[in-house]
Amino acid sequence: MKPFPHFLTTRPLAALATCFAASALIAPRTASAQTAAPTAKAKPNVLFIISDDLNTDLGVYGHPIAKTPNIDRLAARGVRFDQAYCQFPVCNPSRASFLSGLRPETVRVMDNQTTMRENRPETVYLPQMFRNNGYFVANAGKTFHYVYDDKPSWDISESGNGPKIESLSTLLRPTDGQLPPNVSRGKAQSGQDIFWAKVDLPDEKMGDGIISRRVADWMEEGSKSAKPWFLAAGFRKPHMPLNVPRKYFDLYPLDKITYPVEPPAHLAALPPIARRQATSIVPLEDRERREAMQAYYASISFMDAQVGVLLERMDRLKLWDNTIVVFFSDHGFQLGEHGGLWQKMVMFQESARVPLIIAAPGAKAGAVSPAVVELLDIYPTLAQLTNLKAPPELEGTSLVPLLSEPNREWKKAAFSVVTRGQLLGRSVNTARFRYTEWDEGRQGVELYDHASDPREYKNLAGDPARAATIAEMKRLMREARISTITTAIKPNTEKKAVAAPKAPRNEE
Ligand SMILES: [Ca+2]
Repeated sequence: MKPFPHFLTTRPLAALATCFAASALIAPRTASAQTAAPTAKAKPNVLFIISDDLNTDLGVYGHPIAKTPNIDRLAARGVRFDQAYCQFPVCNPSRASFLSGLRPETVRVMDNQTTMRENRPETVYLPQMFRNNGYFVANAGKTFHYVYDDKPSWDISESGNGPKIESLSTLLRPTDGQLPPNVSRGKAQSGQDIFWAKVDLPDEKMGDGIISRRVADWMEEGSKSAKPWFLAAGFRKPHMPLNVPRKYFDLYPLDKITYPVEPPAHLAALPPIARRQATSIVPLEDRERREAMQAYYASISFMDAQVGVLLERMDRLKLWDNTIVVFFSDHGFQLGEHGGLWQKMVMFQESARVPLIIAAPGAKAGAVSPAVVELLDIYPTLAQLTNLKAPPELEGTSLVPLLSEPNREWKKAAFSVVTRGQLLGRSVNTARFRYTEWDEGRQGVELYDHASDPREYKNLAGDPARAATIAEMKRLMREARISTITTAIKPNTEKKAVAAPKAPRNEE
């Protein structure tokens, strides 16, 4: 393990104690609670765990076969948000949004090609706020979109190590025109192929296995210091390629994997743009589809085991009473729904909805909050929990009141945006409905009633009986100012096409 000189310099505790005292949820350690950790901290630690391309196919979210004992265990310690939404269903824009606490159109990152500080260099990103306030701040893996890792945000960032082991270029890409014999590959009609493979390597040799162990070691080192830490574990799975150790595939016998048959009228009622330029439209044969689903679930269970490495270290170091743990994903993932959609870049529930779990001292353990929340709420939440001064321009709402009172009244809606070339699609989600406008309605609209149609098979936008609902959804969109700032992306679109014509590479 590398030495961590940042831990050696500790800030005077007295200077931090005054701002710490105001925090409602975090109580300072008492003398008796310090027996395991030798040094009391003036601020709580933050363990920030992100999974890449993870939808809500998790045990604790009610999935019938997903095996995720560690994420389930984390949820038992905190609050699980049942209706959390990403702000953009693809990696870089989603991450730029929740790491800045700003909507994609405000931070002006709307594709995988724009760097985080390109259009808004003065942004104080979330880890940077902690760094500016005396925390030791380190990252392993993909937290920022990894090719654009942000130097001002970290004391140490190991965003490129480890994961290369399983990148397409080193493991899966054929050097002689042939795929390795253990690699399966779906067919692609547009966008990208789907790759999966059973790997004969132990967890600790896999990229995410390296990431989890690195962060766990930092936790251990940090527990010996008075300096509080913010540690990010950016897991790559279940992002494609879906190559994880064989034992995780064995958890999911193919004959146990099923998917719903969709009503044939479903696609006809969709605006074509809703599916166009999805990352992958891949109509797999039945067995191939179930194999790809098996690989996705296997990748989730593998990633869950890496979460377990972190939680075990939390247990052993007795960190729970002074550490905030956040677990979530940058956006969801399609598994062949809506006529063969895979991956993301669409506005359906499987892509826009994300898991979000926050365990913090004082949070109601094992609670489920039905509140409609957004990933950009994470930044103000962590600022409040640690009593740090957040930048004034943040567009999210701190979730701290929900951590002690998960069923309280909350904001009405969450908003997501996606690009189609230079056009935009915008969704508003309330507790019951999703409403989407493509190019401000010129290319079509969609309305789904999740109370009767959770899988979004029936577009109700043309139903006159729903006029009042649509008017209300339009009002919410207007209120959020989202429909008024279409010009915000123009600097990008002048320079290059946004999200088109070619899909982002698999590694992204
Ligand atoms: Ca992603």
